[in-house]
Amino acid sequence: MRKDFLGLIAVVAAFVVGGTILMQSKILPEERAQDFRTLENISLQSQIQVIQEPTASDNTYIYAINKVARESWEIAKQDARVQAILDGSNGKALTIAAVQPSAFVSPDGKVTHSGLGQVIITANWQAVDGKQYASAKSFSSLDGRQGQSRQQIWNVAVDIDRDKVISIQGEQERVMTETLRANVVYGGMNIYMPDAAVAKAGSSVRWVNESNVPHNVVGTYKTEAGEEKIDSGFFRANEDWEHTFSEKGTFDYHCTIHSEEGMKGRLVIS
Ligand SMILES: [Cu+2]
Repeated sequence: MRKDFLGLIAVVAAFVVGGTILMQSKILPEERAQDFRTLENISLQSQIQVIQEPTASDNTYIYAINKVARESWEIAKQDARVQAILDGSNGKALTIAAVQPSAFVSPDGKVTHSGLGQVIITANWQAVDGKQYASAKSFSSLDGRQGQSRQQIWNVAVDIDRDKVISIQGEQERVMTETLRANVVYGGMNIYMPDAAVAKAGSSVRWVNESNVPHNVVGTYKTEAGEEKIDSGFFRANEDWEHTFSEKGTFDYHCTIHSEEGMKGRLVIS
């Protein structure tokens, strides 16, 4: 009996010693796996390139997520079909986002990417009582009127190596119709309506999510006193978010997850 017990201790001791040696020499698969860190070894290059900002006469915003993605746009804009889309979008708010390829950087600084580029072109335009809604109007003048927001998206696939556009796919037009209310901005798929409005200093403005995806309101409130960053956090379907603007100024904002579709707005506080 006593002899059996000693034998058991010997077996357990052998396991403990053996296991310790394995762990210290790092030949256990788990140990080796610990040394492999995907996110540290290869990182995503993020160098947003703003190519064009909107002006009073041309409401077009063009950006690329990195230098190679910028090449996608340089190739796409030479294409006659892309030119036709741009020409046909006169007077609308255009957002052009070169979102592919992603660029990966290895620890020694080498950048790799695929040869497939993607450019998203989005045209947004709004109407109030059937008339094109061009400049920001006061909430009191919009109250009770019929607002309509339209969005058209094209996906442009680019072969960077062969320097040409492979395909252009136009999505179905999105339309959002709402009766406008004082100090209310509707969030749709993926649009704010009205996208520009004037509110009185001291008033509270409410953003209402009328879509089935989450949105947020992130931007800078500029007043004479300075600048304030505002971030609503995400609010879901049928939820809303309210903010009080006490001083005169402007609040330019966007939804962080839908900014590539031009989901942005401007509030003027007067
Ligand atoms: Cu959004």
